[in-house]
Amino acid sequence: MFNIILFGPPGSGKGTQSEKLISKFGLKHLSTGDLLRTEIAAQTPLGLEAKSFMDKGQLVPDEVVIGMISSALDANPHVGGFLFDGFPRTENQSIALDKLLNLKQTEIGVVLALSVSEEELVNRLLNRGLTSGRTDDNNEEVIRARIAEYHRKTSAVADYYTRFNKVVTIPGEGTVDEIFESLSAEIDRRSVAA
Ligand code: B4P
Repeated sequence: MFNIILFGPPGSGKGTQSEKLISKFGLKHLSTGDLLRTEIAAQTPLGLEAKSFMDKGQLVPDEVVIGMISSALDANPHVGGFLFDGFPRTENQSIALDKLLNLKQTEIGVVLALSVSEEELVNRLLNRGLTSGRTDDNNEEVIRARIAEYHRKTSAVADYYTRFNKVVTIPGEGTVDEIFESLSAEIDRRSVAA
C-alpha cells in the first residue's frame, strides 16, 4: 500500500490534482472537504455543525473529521493506497492518522506540498466562487480567514511530517498538466524506493 497526503493552502490545487492522480495511480481519494459537503447537502447533524465553521473559514473540530476518516478507512479495506486531500489539517489530525494507518500496518509514503502565492490563491478561489455555489468561496474576507487558519494551524502538518523526512514541496503555479507531471514524477520516485 502506498499512501499519499496532498498538502497545501486552500486553492492550491489539491482537489484538481487529486482527480488526475487517483485515476493514474489507482488510489482511493479521501477528501474531508468533499465528505463534509456531502454531510451538509444531506442536512445531517454532523453537516449542520460543520457548516457553521466552514461558512466562517474556520476548521471543523478535529474529532469530527478524524471520525469521518476512520469510518472511510474501515469502509475501504482492499485498496492499493489512499490519497488524502485536505486531511490532515492540524498536528492532532496527523497524529490520529498515523495511529489509524498503523492499525492497518501501513503508513504515509509521501506528503506532496503544493506551494502557491497568497494573491494567486485568492484569485483562484474568487474565480471558483463565481460558479461553484460554495459559500466559503464567494467572499474575500472568508477566503483570507481560511488562508490565515492554514498558517495558524495547518502549516504545522508539514513540520510534523518533515520530522520523518516525508515532505516534498512542488511548485503549484503553472498549468494543471505541468503540476501533474511534477507530482507524478515524485510519486514514481518515492513508490519505487518504498
Ligand atoms: P477543502 O474542500 O479541502 O477545499 P479547499 O482547500 O478550498 O480547496 P482545494 O485546495 O481542494 O481546491 P483547488 O485548489 O483544487 O476545504 C473546505 C473547508 O472544509 C475548509 O475551509 C474547512 O472549513 C473544512 N475542512 C476540510 N477538511 C478539513 C479538515 N481536515 N479539518 C478541519 N476542517 C476541514 O481548487 C481551487 C481553484 O483553483 C479551482 O477553481 C481550480 O480550478 C483552480 N486551479 C487549480 N489548479 C490551478 C492551476 N494550476 N492554475 C489555475 N487555477 C487552478
